[in-house]
Amino acid sequence: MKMTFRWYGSDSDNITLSQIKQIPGMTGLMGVLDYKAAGEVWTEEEIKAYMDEVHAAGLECEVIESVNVHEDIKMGLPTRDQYIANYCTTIRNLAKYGVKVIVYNFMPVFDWLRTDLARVIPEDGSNSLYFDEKELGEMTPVDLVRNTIDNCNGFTLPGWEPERLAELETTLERYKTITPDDLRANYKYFLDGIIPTCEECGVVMACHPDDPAWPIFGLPRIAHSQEDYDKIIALRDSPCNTVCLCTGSLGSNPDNDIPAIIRHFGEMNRIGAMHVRNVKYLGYHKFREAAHLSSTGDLDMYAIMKAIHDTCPNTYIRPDHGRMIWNESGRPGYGLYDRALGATYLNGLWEAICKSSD
Ligand SMILES: [Mn+2]
Repeated sequence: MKMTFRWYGSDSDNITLSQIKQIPGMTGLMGVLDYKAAGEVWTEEEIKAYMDEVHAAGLECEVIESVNVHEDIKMGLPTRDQYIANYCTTIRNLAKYGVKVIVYNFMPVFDWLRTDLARVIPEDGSNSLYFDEKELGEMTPVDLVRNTIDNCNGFTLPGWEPERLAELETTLERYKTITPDDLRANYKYFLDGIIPTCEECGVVMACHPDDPAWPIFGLPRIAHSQEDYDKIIALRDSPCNTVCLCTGSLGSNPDNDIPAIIRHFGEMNRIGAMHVRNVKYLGYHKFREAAHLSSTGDLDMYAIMKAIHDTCPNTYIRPDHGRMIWNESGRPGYGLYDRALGATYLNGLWEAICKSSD
């Protein structure tokens, strides 16, 4: 297992590489060039600049996240071929700088959705990301976007770039005629276009789940259960077509048995990366993000780490989101302190599991 941390780059992250390096057991990053719009080529110069900084800090970067798939690919528009060609160029460029895994998603329009980015946790006064479908029911998609952008403390969040959302109404209208099967057909077209390049370069694609793990605003969503992922894996049978198993995203739906899903895809060798975090259920389609410790939420983190240990022990892990604690302010979900505590806790579980199974 390689413990990693998300870092947005020195221009857009308030957390420094030296802080990340000082977290015990931290081997590297799941990196991102957050200024790149979906569909754009990530150039060698841009990748090199990021990698040089990371390597100078004594960290690795074998996983890159949020190489976002252009909406025209998801909608199956004629312009998709150019965007797929661009995606292949980005894969080749990333491979030249040592990238082995690309985390992405195939969610229509929205990346993750929350109704509150800083909901106070009454038990301890910290705050975290929160979702209540009842609150969402009173919001239009445009309200939700405005609410999210306005509450990011001045930071951008992947999938919520204002430019990408400028044509929101038109895009939402277009999706009304796209069924989940249509979206899967477009997904297959995308995989057929990029997987040969991945195989040639030794890069694994890892699909992040829908978050929350159910349909929203009537949009087709096809990646929020074991059955969904079985279908995605079947779209293109290749070791390069894998899952980024995010425990908090899939775990937002209590019907998903996370350790069982890890074992299922781990045994198939189809887990490219893991995001590990905990959630606390507050009612039907209502939850908040919890500290990583099992007893503060509803996921069994020991069972999760044990499933990783037993079926995909060499995977990359990051403590996904964290709460905001100790008066820290920053990009919602991406503060330093709680994610560092999370990494340390997960490393502790890992050490105990390894030593007790010798
Ligand atoms: Mn995640």
